[in-house]
Amino acid sequence: MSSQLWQSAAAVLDTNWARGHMVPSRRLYPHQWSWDAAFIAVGLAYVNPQRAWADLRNLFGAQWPDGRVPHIVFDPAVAEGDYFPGPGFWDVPAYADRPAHGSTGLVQPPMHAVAAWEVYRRATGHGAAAVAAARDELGWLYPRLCAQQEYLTGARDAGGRGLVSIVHPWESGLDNSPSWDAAMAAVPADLSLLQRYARRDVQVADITHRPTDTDYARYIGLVQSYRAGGYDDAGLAAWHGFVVECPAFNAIVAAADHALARIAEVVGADPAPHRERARRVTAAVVAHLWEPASRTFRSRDVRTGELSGRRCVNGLVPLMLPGLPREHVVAIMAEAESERFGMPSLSGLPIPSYDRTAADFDSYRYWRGPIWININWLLRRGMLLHGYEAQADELRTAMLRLIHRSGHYEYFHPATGEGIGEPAFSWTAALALDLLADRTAPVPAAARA
Ligand code: 9WN
Repeated sequence: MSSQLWQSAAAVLDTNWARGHMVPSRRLYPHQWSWDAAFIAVGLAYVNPQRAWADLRNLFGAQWPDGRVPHIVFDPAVAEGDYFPGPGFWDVPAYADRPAHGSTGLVQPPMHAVAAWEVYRRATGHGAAAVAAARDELGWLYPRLCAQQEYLTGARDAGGRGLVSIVHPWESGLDNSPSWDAAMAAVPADLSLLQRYARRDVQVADITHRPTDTDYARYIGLVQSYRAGGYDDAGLAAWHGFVVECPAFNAIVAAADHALARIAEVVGADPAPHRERARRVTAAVVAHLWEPASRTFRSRDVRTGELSGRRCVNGLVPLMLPGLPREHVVAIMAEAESERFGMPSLSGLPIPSYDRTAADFDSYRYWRGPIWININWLLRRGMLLHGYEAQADELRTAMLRLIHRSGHYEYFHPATGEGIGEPAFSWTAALALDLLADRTAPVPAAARA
């Protein structure tokens, strides 16, 4: 299967390259997305490293002066109506040398330092000139990646506990995850907004596979709130309707600092502050997002102080942290292997986005049940990191088998493996390339310190 899968994955990435950047998919997502660009770069490193760097440059070229990296960089050649909410709705003013309406004001999980490190370490397979070019790219990216971390761990520490808060479910990348249900229940759902603004996603995708109209009314209302405040983060918890600490987002923040420590060594900067911040964020995840009764990580609503009552896959993602105490590693593995998430040995398939035994588990609806490859890719890395080689291998095989059988879909049915959503989805293809090529364990910065 491998050469056929390799060819089809490379073909998806060729098809989805548009005017100097990669789109997640042609129809549903016609602009550039932030965390997609990171996963995509990991795969492009094998087939077209120049494009991996160019895509990251396109994204960081749109970084705000305050350090935030926008969750969407809009392509000016795409019509306003081709994605909702489009550039006009976000109404982002001009900044630096960027014209107005160039991006959104939200962020996504900062996967980019991990991705940049992965692209750099793959450059050794492409000769000395490629390594030198990759070092230059790291030099360009490093201060920008640092500014991104400083924004997130500074202005976005809305709870004052050393954790980053997200201000919209879209920032998590796991849009309609049950992890946000309790916090979202308090956000007004003005359904008349959907008469004023038509959803574009349901014109190109099956409505039963997407977030509901109620979700969308809330999503739009939250954008209006943040936009009305000028996308400013001061005092967020007092005035904004959704302020939540997510275990996956924060684990990625800490993983970014581990990657930055390694990048710092290459570009001649001091790695120590990165290791120190990674340690602090890891400690805060353990101290504040762990629920001892269920022995799982949960999201926390900063406005109410409550942990979410739902077991979602974001609670497994802290496994990617090298400094995670053994007790928590063991608990995450137990959860991953339980009937709730079902490692491939139980289900024959990768891990779903939500507890399979929950009454409202939904096999089709986006992040409320289906399998997503990027999250499984992160979990596999965590398993390798903590010495669960057999399980990591099982997961790798299950992912490759699934993509080979069903195609480079956006997400997959958690019982049948049927492809759902977009059929030529960039991060699925990119990560398939990485899974085909890479059987090695990622070495954490901490282990070398
Ligand atoms: C909103 C692009 C993005 C991913 C997210 C995924 C989905 C957008 C949407 O698509 O979100 O940002 O329109 O539903 O949930 O993870 O980055 O692929």
